[in-house]
Amino acid sequence: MTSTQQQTQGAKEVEQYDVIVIGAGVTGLYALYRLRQLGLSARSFEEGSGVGGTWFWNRYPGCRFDSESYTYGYSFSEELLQEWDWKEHYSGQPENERYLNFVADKFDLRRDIRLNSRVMSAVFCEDENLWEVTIEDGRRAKAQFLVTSVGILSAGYVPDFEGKDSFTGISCHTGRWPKEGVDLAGKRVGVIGTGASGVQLITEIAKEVSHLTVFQRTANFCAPLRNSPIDDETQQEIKENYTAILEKCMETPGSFMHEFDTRSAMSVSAEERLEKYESLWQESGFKKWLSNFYDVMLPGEANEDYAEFFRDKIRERVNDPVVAEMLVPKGHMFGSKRLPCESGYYEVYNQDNVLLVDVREAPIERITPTGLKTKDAEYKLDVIVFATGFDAVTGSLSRLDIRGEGGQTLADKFANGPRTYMGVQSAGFPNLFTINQASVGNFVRAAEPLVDWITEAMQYVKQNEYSRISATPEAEAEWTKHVAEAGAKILRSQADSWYVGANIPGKARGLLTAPDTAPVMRAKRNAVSANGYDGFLLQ
Ligand code: NA7
Repeated sequence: MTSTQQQTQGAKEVEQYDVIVIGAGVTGLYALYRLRQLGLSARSFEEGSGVGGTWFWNRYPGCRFDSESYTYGYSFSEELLQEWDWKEHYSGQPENERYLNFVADKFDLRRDIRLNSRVMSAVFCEDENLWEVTIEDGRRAKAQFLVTSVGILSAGYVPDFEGKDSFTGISCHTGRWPKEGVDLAGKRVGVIGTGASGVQLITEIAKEVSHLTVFQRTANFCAPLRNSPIDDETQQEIKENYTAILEKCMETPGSFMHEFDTRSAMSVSAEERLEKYESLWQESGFKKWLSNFYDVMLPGEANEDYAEFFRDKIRERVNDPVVAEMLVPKGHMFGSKRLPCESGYYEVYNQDNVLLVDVREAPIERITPTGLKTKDAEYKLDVIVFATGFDAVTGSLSRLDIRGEGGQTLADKFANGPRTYMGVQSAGFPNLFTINQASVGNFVRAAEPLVDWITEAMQYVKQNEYSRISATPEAEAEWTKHVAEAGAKILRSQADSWYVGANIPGKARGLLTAPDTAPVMRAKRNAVSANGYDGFLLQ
């Protein structure tokens, strides 16, 4: 363990590092790699029994990327890019988990990771300028810097349904799917929730269950994924073109490889518009969303025009017109929620053994020992799947007991919404990098530059022999105001979704991530560091 000292405190050893990283998912793994490169000692404490974060926990049937696989992988190593063969254009969870394990092995990261180690608390010791974390098993460790690589969609949310614990069958949340799997063959299964996770899961399990009841509160706009295997020729092409693919991702607002059409939908004829919509419809993945006329992603006429095209596509695929109408989204704008990508989702509702229940019309009243009761009926179930989403972005932080200066908890500080400076730090929590707060768009594309920035900030503090870097209250106030003002105007703030915390009862409403595009965020961070960490106090 380079530059790691161990202190003996009574009978218990308190390990000491330059940096403690909470989590060994996409961000945590890369943080370890970078910190080692910069000569800083680091240890990651990971709750799971394996690495991979999101791709470790979300092992529900049907779970897969909705970004092109080759835009989601790490870009930091040309050798890795050339060595790893993505097998499908939109890779599934088992392969994604294998990839992250491959990365952990290839770069020998495991020696700095302690698995099965849930962090219970992190306390800033003001006199020492060190963070002390306590692990579930009682072990403690200290470090100058703390990085919360805890993901933005990792704190699972199960609504507080009456009688939840009385159910005698099997129940689980999509984000904590058991490693050994759940035997669904021949079972009566109920799924609550039709977001991206529910849509993927429902499509897959409808193939094997004896009966499926889907409890839907809000119908979503779902787009055909059109996944396919990557053949040898395409594989070679991808590898030869990685530089261009990744450069393109870095130019676009959400770091995907798709670019908006610079024309307004309403500036072309209705025929031309339809032709474009139809050709996009045949394309795979997010193109239908992100290669469209630019104003489809702005509230207004173009958005509604495209939404109607989508609604008609749904109506065409569902045989029963009453069921079709239940599946047609009506109460929110296209693109105001993340677009679930599907592979035969709507056709599931043409199966005789699948029932769609509208729980906005007839709300869920309680879970019973044998199933679920809505206002209108009782359903007998062997398995209940909660595809009910996550307490996004701040949830995973608030569930950790993080205490900064004066004993203030981060949960208290964020009670009325997150207060940060560019998402990376919160005033009063020196040397804590809340990295997940700053993420925008295609996750790995956003995570790599973020990790680069925070690790370089730590190196700067070390090299200049400071003991603390902390966001100033002024910089934080200004950023929080910017998030509120700019955030209120963008499309993804308009619907009741996890983007704005509206999926969690009682959670303050407000955009949880940055309102700026990925290139703007990178430029803002780079300007701050180039300016001697403007907005941060270095002590
Ligand atoms: P989401 O997108 O938050 O979806 C959660 C679903 O659960 C959604 O359909 C909710 O309906 C439903 N839900 C939540 N609470 C209830 C209650 N109380 N009753 C009925 N239905 C409920 O989470 P996902 O896991 O699917 O996807 C998260 C992200 O992962 C996704 O955006 C991708 O980026 C990957 P609602 O719409 O709130 O009416």
